Amino acid sequence: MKNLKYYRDRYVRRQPSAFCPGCGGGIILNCFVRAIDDLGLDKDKILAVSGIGCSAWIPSPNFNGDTLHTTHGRAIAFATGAKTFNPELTTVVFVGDGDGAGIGGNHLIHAARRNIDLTVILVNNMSYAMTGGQIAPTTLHGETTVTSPYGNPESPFDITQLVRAAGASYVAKWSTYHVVELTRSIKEAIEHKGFSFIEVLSQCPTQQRRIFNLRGPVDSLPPRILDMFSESTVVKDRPEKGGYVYAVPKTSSEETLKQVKAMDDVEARIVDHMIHGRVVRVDTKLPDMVCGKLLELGSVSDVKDHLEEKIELGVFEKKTRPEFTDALREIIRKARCD
Ligand SMILES: Cc1ncc(C[n+]2csc(CCOP(=O)(O)OP(=O)(O)O)c2C)c(N)n1
Ligand SMILES: [Mg+2]
Repeated sequence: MKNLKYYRDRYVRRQPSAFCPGCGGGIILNCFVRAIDDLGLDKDKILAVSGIGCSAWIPSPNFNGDTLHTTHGRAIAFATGAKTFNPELTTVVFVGDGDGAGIGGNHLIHAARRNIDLTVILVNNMSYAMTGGQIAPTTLHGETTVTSPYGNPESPFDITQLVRAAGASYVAKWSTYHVVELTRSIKEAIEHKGFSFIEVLSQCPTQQRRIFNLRGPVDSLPPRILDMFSESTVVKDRPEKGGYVYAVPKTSSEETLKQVKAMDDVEARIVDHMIHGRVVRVDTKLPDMVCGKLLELGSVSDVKDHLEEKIELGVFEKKTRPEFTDALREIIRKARCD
């Protein structure tokens, strides 16, 4: 039977984990090993490459296969070398958001432009987590980090769209909440010929505690952040379940309460705040629980505006384009007059 022990014995090195409790890294490792197992790939033909950062630890030292743990920002450059030398290798690169979109951003867009047959999994925890939670090019506007105690004055890249515009032929975005979709996407990405890219919103209870201004016991944070990923996102082309999630600004009026209560499929459980704007679920069966909170809300029309700020997940690109190592092989053949 394929239980946790099966995957652990086969794919994971046995040693103490370097991850903080509740880190999203373990979830992503889990999705990765399930994907390669489902695909029936020969472990000896897989190379996992990473740079520097907590996310770089996902394959190295954890993956019990060939790994290349490189320098900060250069994982894609090393992977390009390895893949060019041995195009038969299934080459999967794990980068953090700082690693991939900050210091290594140039390698990322040029690899996408070349459409080299790599799979890049970019772990977006919205900060330079390993070094203490500094601003990254993915930190949301206004968020508090150690280097933005008054709020981030910058806006983040939409990395998925950036990489897509640069020419990647497979592009997807998921979160650590969406494990089934993420596993499926890793399989698609590995099987795809060309540059495939998956951005994964990942939880970092250690740094996101400050970034999202979360209170409460440390061990309550991972599930709450996962809940936020669920609440703050919509899956492309998938209808909202029940249609009862409302994003709500802090300002409020009595009128809003009336409007929200007048809606049909409304729930009353306050879930948590979301990444963009504010979200409450309102249950008509438990209206008293949230009356006070709802009184602080703005108008329902504002609520709808905020809903539009939800983060879209899904597969954004899947197309065929000439691939770099194939083209290079052809040039070498011509140059040698084979
Ligand atoms: C050339 C270089 N610059 C800076 C550092 C210090 N450093 C190590 S990890 C890191 C940030 C990692 O952030 P990210 O890539 O987002 O990974 P995370 O830890 O968040 O998973 C930095 C700046 C380094 N190791 N090498
Ligand atoms: Mg990071």
